[in-house]
Amino acid sequence: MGKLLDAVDSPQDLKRIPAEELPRLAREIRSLIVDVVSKNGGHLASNLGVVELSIALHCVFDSPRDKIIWDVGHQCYTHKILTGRKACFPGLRQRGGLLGFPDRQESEHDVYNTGHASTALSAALGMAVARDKRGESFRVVAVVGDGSLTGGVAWEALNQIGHLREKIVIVLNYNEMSISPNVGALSKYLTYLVSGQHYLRIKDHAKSFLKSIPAVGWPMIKVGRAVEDTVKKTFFPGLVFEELGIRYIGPVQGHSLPSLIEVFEEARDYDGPVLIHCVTQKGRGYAPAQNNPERFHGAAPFNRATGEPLTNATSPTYSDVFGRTMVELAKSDPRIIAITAAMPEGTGLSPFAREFPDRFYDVGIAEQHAVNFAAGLALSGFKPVVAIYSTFLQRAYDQLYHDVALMDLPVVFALDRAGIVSDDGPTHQGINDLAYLRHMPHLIAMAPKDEQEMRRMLKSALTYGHPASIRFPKGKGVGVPIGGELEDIPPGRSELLKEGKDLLLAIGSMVYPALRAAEKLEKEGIRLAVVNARFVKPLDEEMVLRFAEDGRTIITAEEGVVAGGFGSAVRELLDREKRFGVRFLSIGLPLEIYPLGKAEEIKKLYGLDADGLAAQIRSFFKE
Ligand SMILES: Cc1ncc(C[n+]2csc(CCOP(=O)(O)OP(=O)(O)O)c2C)c(N)n1
Repeated sequence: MGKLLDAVDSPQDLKRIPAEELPRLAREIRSLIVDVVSKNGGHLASNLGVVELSIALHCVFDSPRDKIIWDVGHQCYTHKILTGRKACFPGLRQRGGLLGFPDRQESEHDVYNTGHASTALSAALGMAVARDKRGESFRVVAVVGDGSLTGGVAWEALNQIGHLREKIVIVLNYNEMSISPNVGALSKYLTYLVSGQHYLRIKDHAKSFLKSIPAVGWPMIKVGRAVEDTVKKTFFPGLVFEELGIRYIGPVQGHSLPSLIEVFEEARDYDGPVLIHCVTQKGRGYAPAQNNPERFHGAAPFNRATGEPLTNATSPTYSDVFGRTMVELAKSDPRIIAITAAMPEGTGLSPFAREFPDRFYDVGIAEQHAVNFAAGLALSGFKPVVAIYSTFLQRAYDQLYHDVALMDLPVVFALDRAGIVSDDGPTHQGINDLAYLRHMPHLIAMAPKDEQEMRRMLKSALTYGHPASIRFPKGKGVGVPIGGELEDIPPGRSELLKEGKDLLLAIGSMVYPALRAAEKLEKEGIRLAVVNARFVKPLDEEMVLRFAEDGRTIITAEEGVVAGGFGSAVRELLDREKRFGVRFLSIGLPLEIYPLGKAEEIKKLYGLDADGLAAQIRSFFKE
């Protein structure tokens, strides 16, 4: 039997498939997703959970005329496959291939770029308001997960959606999971709505009752909204969404295509905001992912038959070392509290959570709240350590400034995934933190050259009595031995690694490549001192100024945007001290959207590996 999927290259093709064949199409799509993700890595569990939901949306709505916005966007693979990208799907997350998130440049069906959570509802409302102002009539659909609904901005949107009562369809994809099990009172509330199942059953009874009245039948069911309202109010007084002015439909079995199509049609024709509570299962249809949705949330390539990873990490990751060090330090200091915004595994904090359950807080996808919450703890004598990926801490810029830095509160920030990251594309690059942390008053901003130095920095940060941040890259550490007594590093103390005439001042992940580059250049007569800066703030000014003589060269190297970053700090110092005779080169990332690919490839492309550094420095000296 031929594949149904062979004949589907657009939502129009999909609409031609008979309803009874759609489950087979769903199976074929699942198989394609598992196949490609097992080779390329990707967000497996989330995507397997929304296959039927995505098919049903494209059966009922008319994309790209109707706008479908995917919150986070990590669940858009079926959408991509159904909207003309099936043939390119094997190139998912590869250099020159499909992005794993919606991308407006890739297709007219991707109407809004996402990657960070909780943004879809606001964007949907903006589009709906614009539609009405222009007298247009398309539908706007936002698909948001229960995890992403823990983000405050989603509630800011719901607040306004209920107020404006624009025609918007919100599909709540409820699977009880964020990356890890979803947490919090809201999560419990959604579970309560599902576990009751009263409403659905009662609504069905109301429907069959109306249908059974001769000469009334289906048309009456639409009129039966009053009955439905009464039922909802009786059994779920204070149903949150309804109270906010948003019609609630659900819970709906999110893998039943007939049920989904029926409710989506109902929602499509409703004249106002409506939320459909779909119950789905993460990892659906692939046993390893179903049994371990957390591991298969964002999976590295794996053996399709067994689900086992293809490569086993040889040395521990920075996240592992961070997590272990947190446990070690917390044993002797009961004031240490660990906070994550929905990433206990990713940040390496799971061992801490197991060891100190009452000193560990997963606040949900709520980075702003995480920082604010830490400020409250720090004010009261605790030592909160907030572990958030560099890219997601951007969310909490104002909390960093207003709630922590201005009050000089001793909150420690651990910024994982800092610098260029593989495979996820522009929304996940951790390239801005050096720039956005550098101007925080009181904050001490650090970046270690390796995992052992990260341990020392973490211990030191907890003694500074000021806000402090440590940024480190994704993945394996450098492989240096770890352990032993952790000596404190005084704020602003750099480390001279190699003597020389001119200065190559590197920060964090650039230190070892800088050393290798300097060794190469030495043979060509370019004698560079290599200094591990350690601190972006405070800078080791004394050390920089020692090299800041007329005719000498100072070069900075950072894995971050040069605009406002580490190099800028050094340049500002030279300007302030009127060292105008110093030749200065700042190496880092330009303000561009970097291509998809492996971190090593992208770094190479921008000259941030040892060869690239050497080449840039060589040509600077030639000039
Ligand atoms: C602001 C922000 N913080 C953290 C993340 C990392 N993240 C990606 S998906 C995800 C869980 C999303 O859960 P949910 O919306 O329920 O979708 P599911 O994967 O369960 O389908 C998290 C925490 C993110 N993308 N954006």
